[in-house]
Amino acid sequence: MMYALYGSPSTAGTAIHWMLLELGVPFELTLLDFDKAEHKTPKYLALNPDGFVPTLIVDGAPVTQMAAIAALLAERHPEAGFAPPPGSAARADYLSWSYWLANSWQPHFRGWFYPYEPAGEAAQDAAQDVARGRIEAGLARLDARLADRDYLVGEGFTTVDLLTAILCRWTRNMPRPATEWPNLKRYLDAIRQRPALREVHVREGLTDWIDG
Ligand SMILES: N[C@@H](CCC(=O)N[C@@H](CS)C(=O)NCC(=O)O)C(=O)O
Repeated sequence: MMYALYGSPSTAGTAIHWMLLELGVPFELTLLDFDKAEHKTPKYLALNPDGFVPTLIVDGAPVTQMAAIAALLAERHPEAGFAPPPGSAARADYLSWSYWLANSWQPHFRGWFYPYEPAGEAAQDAAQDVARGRIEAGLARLDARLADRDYLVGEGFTTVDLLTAILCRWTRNMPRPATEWPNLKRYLDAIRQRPALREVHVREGLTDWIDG
């Protein structure tokens, strides 16, 4: 098997699970049980030293980091058109938004869901307040970008949209979810019609958000 994915339901692993379904390539799937700490076993830590999901085994070697895995899959399956090729007009936007998502925006979700990490249990509320503000600032930036576009970069669906949709999904139980921004709502409503995104919800047993 060319690909083997380690994920867990409703996580960053869901993004890669979704992308593999979009590509229609065969893969093996292992959904780790966080409650049993299956992502912290020595065997798994040898694949992903942070003990995070996702990890994608590509031709026998582990690849980590959701955004990197998505970009790698786009590169290995260029016929899907999930990344503007090097040298194309949209390439700079593609790289810039990919890195913004992974490097500037996604870490605040870690701050929201794991608020004890930056400064311990006692500072959790303050950490969550900061994370919430930065997540909402990112939603406002995405909403402005989408005012006159259907996709974030270029003319079609890319991994930037895939990663954005998954991160927006994570806001669904936050005080101000992504769907409260009008351009994002229109964009997410269209993306939520994609058969592979609907299929990954079924396969991971997820019932909320997909229908609004
Ligand atoms: N930067 C990493 C972050 C991955 C991440 O934080 N994954 C979460 C689930 S969404 C996780 O594995 N959490 C388990 C833990 O922190 O122990 C990536 O993009 O792959």
